[in-house]
Parts: sequence; structure tokens; C-alpha cells
Amino acid sequence: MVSHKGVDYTKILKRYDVEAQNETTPESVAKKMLPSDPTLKKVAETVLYMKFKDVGPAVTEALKTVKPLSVINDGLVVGMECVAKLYAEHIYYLPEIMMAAKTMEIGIAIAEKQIPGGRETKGLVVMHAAEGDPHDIGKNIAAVMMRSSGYSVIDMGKDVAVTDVVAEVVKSKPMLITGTALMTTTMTAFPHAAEQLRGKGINTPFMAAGGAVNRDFAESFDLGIYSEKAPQTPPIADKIKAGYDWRKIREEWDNIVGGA
Ligand code: B12
Repeated sequence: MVSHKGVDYTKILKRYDVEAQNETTPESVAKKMLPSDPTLKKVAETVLYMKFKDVGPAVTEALKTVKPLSVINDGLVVGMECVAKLYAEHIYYLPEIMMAAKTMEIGIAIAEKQIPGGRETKGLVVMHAAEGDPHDIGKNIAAVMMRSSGYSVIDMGKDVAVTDVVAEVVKSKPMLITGTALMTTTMTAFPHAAEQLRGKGINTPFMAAGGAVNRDFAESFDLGIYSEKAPQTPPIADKIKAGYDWRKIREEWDNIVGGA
């Protein structure tokens, strides 16, 4: 007969990290990650707790004292970072993520309206999320930043077929193309698209971004350049406008994104 005498169960539980998992709650993550500014904290909380009816009033209130880009980056995005942490810890699951993402989208739409636009455009950018990839929140934030920095954006949306990206670039001749991939299964769409563009004699820089890609990958194919965070895109675009090609952007990348 098997004897359990002498087995220390607390050690077994520790080994499988059950205790650690149980300690993580939305409240504990909030305590560690939410901004200290009470107005921004309130905004971030609406995303963290998926309060899509409260996000409008919270963002509108914040916009009275905080700049729209800061409401997005230091409020809404921080709330989503908490959600991503809870998802990674198996505290939140897909339904929570979808509701949090929806809440964030409502907030971004309100804040975006307060960003001054309509000035003379610095250039045209074609943005998309990779074929097969439904993750578009980071792209949407980068698009807001590009518009607020004076660029025109054709936002092709998410899960955009490589052939459609190539056709749009041929048609609208942008100064920069951006692609977002959060899934390792979709990021190969970028070299595929870039190769087709090169075949047509197009040399427009192709920015690969999103959690699935890194600088090594982005620079592993012709035309490819990298951006790690949405705020890095406008300074890179400014250099392209100043005449830098994709090779020069790679050489100067550290200096260009320095503070961004
Ligand atoms: C929200 C989310 C979703 C939402 C997406 C909603 C939406 N409209 O985007 C929904 C629920 C739809 C979803 C679905 C799925 N998801 Co999901 N999802 C996430 C989650 C939790 C957060 C992503 C997010 O929006 N973060 C907030 C934004 C602000 O951050 P970000 O995108 O990283 O953007 C920053 C940078 O990357 C960068 N950036 C991003 N894009 C761009 C673009 C430009 C131009 C620039 C310059 C910068 C830039 O700037 C931003 C910050 O400044 C991540 C986990 C994670 N840790 O990332 C998983 C994650 C991306 N999902 C994952 C998976 C697997 C899935 C599913 C396949 C799950 C499933 N089993 O069904 C499905 C997809 C099914 C399908 N094929 O259709 C995996 C991907 C794993 C991998 N490496 O391949 C992740 C990493 C979770 C995990 N750890 O397993 N998901």
C-alpha cells in the first residue's frame, strides 16, 4: 500500500507555484502597476475592470487637465498592460481581454478627437496588422500618434492579406508602411510583402512592429526597419521625410529613437 506519511504538501504546492498564482489578483496588479495620478488611475481602472460604461466619463474628465496622448499612453495603455499581466497569470481569460480591449477602444476614440489635426500633412503612411492577426490595439495607438504628429494615415485594419497591402502601396505610394504582428504565426507576412514590393521596384521602408517581432527579425529582410513602441514611429518617419532610406534608418536607429 502507498503511504503518504511524511509528505510535505506545502512544498509540493510551492513547486507548482499554486500559492504564487493565488496571490495575484486584479487588485494586487493594480496596486503595483496603476499610475499614481488619481485622474489617470481612474482611466486605467476602467480598462482593468472592463467598465465600458464608465470609460467615457473618466476619459472626458481626464481630458480637462491631461493631454490626450497622455490619457491614452499613461492611462488606457497602462490599464491594458495590467490586463495583459493578468492574462499571462491565468487570472483573466479571453472574454475579459475582449471586454477590456473594447473599453480601451471607446476611450481612445474619445481622446483622439481632442488631438489637433487637419494641418498640412507631412506624408502618407499605410498601416496594417498582419494577415491572420486580430491584434490591432498597438497599431491603433501608433496611428493616433502618427496623425497627431502631422502625418496622413491609411489604416487598413487587422488581418490584412499580403496581396492587399502590396496593392495599396502600389496605389497610394506612401513614404512608410507599418505592419503589426503580435503572433509568431503571422509575422512572416512582413518579409513576404516586402519581397513582393521589392519585385515591383518599390523601396519604401517597411516598419515591422508588435510584440511578436524584434529588431533582429525586422532587419532580416530588405526594406525592414523596427519600432518597438508606438511613440518611436513619428521620429523615424521624420527621418524618412528628411531623406533617410531603410538602410540609413537601421544604421542610425539608436540615435533616432533615443528618447522616444
Ligand atoms: C488583447 C489581446 C487579444 C485581443 C485582441 C483585441 C484587439 N483588438 O487587438 C483578442 C481577444 C482578440 C485576442 C485574441 C487572440 N490572442 Co491575444 N492577446 C491580447 C493581449 C492580452 C494584449 C495585447 C494588447 O493589445 N496589448 C496592449 C497594446 C497597447 O500593446 P502591444 O500590442 O504590445 O503594442 C505595443 C508594442 O507592441 C508596440 N506596437 C504594437 N503595434 C505597433 C505598431 C506600430 C506601427 C508601432 C510603431 C508599434 C506598435 O507599441 C505598443 C506600445 O507602445 C496579448 C498579451 C500580451 N502580453 O501582449 C495576447 C496575445 C498577443 N494573444 C495571443 C494569442 C495566442 C491569441 C489567440 C490565438 C488566442 C486564442 N487561443 O484564441 C487569439 C487570436 C485568434 C485569431 N487568430 O483570431 C498570444 C500570442 C502568442 C504568440 N507569440 O504568438 C499573446 C501574446 C498572449 C500569450 N501570452 O499567449 N488577443
